[in-house]
Amino acid sequence: MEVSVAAPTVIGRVHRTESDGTRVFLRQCPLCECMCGLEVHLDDDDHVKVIRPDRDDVWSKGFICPKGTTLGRLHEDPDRIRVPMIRDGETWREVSWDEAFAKCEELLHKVRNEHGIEAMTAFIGNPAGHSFSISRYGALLMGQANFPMIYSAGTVDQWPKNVSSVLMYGNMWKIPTVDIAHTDYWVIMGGNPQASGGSLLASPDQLAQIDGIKARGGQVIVIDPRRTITADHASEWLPIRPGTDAAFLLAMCNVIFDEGLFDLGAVDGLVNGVDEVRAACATFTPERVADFCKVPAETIRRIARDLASAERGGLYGRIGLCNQEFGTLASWLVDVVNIVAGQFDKLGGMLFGKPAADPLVWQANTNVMGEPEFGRWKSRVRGAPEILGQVPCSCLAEEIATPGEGQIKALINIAANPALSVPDSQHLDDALPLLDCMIAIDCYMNETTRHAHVILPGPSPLESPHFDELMWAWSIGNASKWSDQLFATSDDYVPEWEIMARLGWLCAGNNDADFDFEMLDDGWFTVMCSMYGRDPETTLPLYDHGGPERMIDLQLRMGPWGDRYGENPEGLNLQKVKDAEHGIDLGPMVPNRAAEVIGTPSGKIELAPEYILGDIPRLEEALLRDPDGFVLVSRRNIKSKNTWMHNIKVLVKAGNRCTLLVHPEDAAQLGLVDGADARVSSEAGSIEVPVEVSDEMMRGVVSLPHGWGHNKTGTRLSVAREHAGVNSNLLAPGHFVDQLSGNAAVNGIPVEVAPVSA
Ligand SMILES: Nc1nc2c(c(=O)[nH]1)N[C@H]1C(S)=C(S)[C@@H](COP(=O)(O)OP(=O)(O)OC[C@H]3O[C@@H](n4cnc5c(=O)[nH]c(N)nc54)[C@H](O)[C@@H]3O)O[C@H]1N2
Ligand SMILES: Nc1nc2c(c(=O)[nH]1)N[C@H]1C(S)=C(S)[C@@H](COP(=O)(O)OP(=O)(O)OC[C@H]3O[C@@H](n4cnc5c(=O)[nH]c(N)nc54)[C@H](O)[C@@H]3O)O[C@H]1N2
Ligand code: SF4
Ligand SMILES: [Mo]
Repeated sequence: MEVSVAAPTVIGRVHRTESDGTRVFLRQCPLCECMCGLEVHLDDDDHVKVIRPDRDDVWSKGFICPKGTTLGRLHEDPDRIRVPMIRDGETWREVSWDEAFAKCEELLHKVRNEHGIEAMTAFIGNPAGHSFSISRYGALLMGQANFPMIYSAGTVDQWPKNVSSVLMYGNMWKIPTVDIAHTDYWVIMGGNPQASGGSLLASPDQLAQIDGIKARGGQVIVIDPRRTITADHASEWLPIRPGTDAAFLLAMCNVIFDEGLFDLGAVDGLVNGVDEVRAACATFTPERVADFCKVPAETIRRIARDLASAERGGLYGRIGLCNQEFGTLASWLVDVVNIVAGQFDKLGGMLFGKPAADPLVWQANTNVMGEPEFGRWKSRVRGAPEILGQVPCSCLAEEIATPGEGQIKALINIAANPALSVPDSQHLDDALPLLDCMIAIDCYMNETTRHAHVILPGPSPLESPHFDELMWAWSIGNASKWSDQLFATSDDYVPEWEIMARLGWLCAGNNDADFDFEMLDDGWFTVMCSMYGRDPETTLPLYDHGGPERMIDLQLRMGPWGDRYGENPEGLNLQKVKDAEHGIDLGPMVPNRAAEVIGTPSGKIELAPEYILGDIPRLEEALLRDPDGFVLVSRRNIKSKNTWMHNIKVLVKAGNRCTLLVHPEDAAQLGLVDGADARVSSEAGSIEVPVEVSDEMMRGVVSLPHGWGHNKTGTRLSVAREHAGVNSNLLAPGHFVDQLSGNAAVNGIPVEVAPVSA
């Protein structure tokens, strides 16, 4: 197989030149919600010498993590896919972009003609949320293709929060977060920002934020089955049995009502459903849930009292609360607790973000589009109800593998590695080779994309411009930053936004020869103008070129700080953001915004959606379960990013991180030895993995990282293969989901653990 690694050509703006000739460029790291500003130092040969933090970045102010320093190695990784590839049987060949799209046309049309659009779908992965082009032009792909069903990493991530937000606030992406820059009492549940950088809570350096809270006399409480580095840094670690957070939070509500601590504070008059919530938590006393949660009743009371009485307090919940059996209940209750404790929409409490460029996904509100209906259709094989347009991502395997009308024959896989990242992943890995057409848009030939017929290369972070959109919707401050593309791509390179538009065009049954990007792009921009309150007739002529930059300019100019195309001449536009090399600081989070942000039909926060209350009986049943027996949870590490970045040697070389964390007494009881292999079995499967005995686990809970298992044949991941680890999702049963959202419960999986020698 030929591997092309062309010498990069620099097209970015030089920020400064050092005395030894090193040119320094500024850009933002796109990998996580920290959105760190970086200095990329290039030597004479245009190679990345070093990446350092940009201390003058208005947002990250010099913060960086190990991943951000490796973007040059990622760019130069010889395994990275740089040109389109077509697979003929077992062999791959590099092809021109035109040949690749001709192949896509042939394969997609064949499926469409023989089986119809019902046999076609897409899977969208995590980087889409950080991507300049996928987020805006993915909509153009889906809009043209009109797939009856799509799948995404969202249903093994934040779908429960999307469900609670759409019902409470009228938009699935209006997700409030805690103003940690001003709070004095921060409760963190099911999140480990030291490793993850924070999620649905965008802020650089959250350990420094924790230090700040402690320095101003405040407290940080981490509620997690594992004593993470975040927990070690906090004032207090409170272990909790996985999957029981909803009961814990209902008990907090119970205390708040029972002890007269209830206070709506800033949102008084803006909330419907208080009485229903009061009734729903009436029997959930701390004493009733203590054994289930394995948290003493008195501790639950104390946390409830302290949160409600804090001058500025906020409770935050993240993936540990979503990727579990009661994900929607827990995610909803996080917001409910803040609201009834009087900590909502105020400084240091839980607030909505104020993005400079109103996100595209914020444009849809239920007050104009109608109340969401769940279960409008069901998945063909399992009968899983559709929720917010998707069914559990684990359904994809059976939809491909099960014959019959509507069997999936064509898949467009966008920036995703579901063969590792979804529950029951072996089923998907087995099913993907059955597809008649699989097109992957990705930077690597990995466990998933090895099954594709065509791979279209996504850009490396240094060969793509960057501007974050969604992350500012839950950031602890407001800023706006632009990154230039640093390295040029080949002359015939098709940017990712055009890949999206072009594949959508082909999926709709059109010919590649007739593809006209400008026409489609102008059409999409016209729609966006209407969404953002601009007349397209007068707006289109203002631009001499399209693409995502035009959209960002529109979003910025019509956003809360925008120049409104001249009406507010001091305001923002994309050029001004580009001119500010270190970004533009737009100040801290803004309180008293709820009335403006909420888009429910009533115009109020719906505290007690019937759909969610309907799940409480299921939780009551769970309270009766035997709370013993081992359960598995997931974890992250600062040097990984889900399933990828394991091909970057400096990030993986220091020891095996893919270990099973086990409490010392559990290890003794089970006969497990540190460093020796254990067999972990669940109803879904069984794996062997080295044990790491650690008192950072609570008893009865074991932890594995996700995203490993790089020992498959046919990948092009020479470094990752040497550090393969095992895939924890082989243990995750596909049907184990949060029923209200269909989100995977990859935390709290019942497992049996035994020494391998036994
Ligand atoms: N057990 C368990 N499973 C989990 C989780 C867990 O906590 N536990 N977490 C879940 C969560 S939260 C998520 S989000 C999912 C993630 O699941 P996925 O999204 O499937 O996994 P990623 O590893 O993020 O995949 C990213 C892919 O995008 C490619 N890529 C990177 N940048 C770009 C780009 O700019 N363009 C293109 N085209 N491709 C790009 C990478 O090469 C990689 O193949 O995993 C989920 N799975
Ligand atoms: N370095 C790095 N950064 C990342 C990623 C990555 O893979 N690596 N992935 C990115 C993505 S896609 C996402 S979605 C975010 C996620 O960001 P976070 O939500 O911060 O994710 P984790 O670091 O996995 O932390 C989850 C914590 O929840 C705990 N937990 C598990 N089950 C339960 C439970 O039932 N109850 C409670 N209370 N706690 C529980 C786990 O022990 C763990 O400490 O991170 C993003 N950032
Ligand atoms: S991956 Fe690291 S460097 Fe990049 S944004 Fe996140 S914390 Fe910053
Ligand atoms: Mo995620």
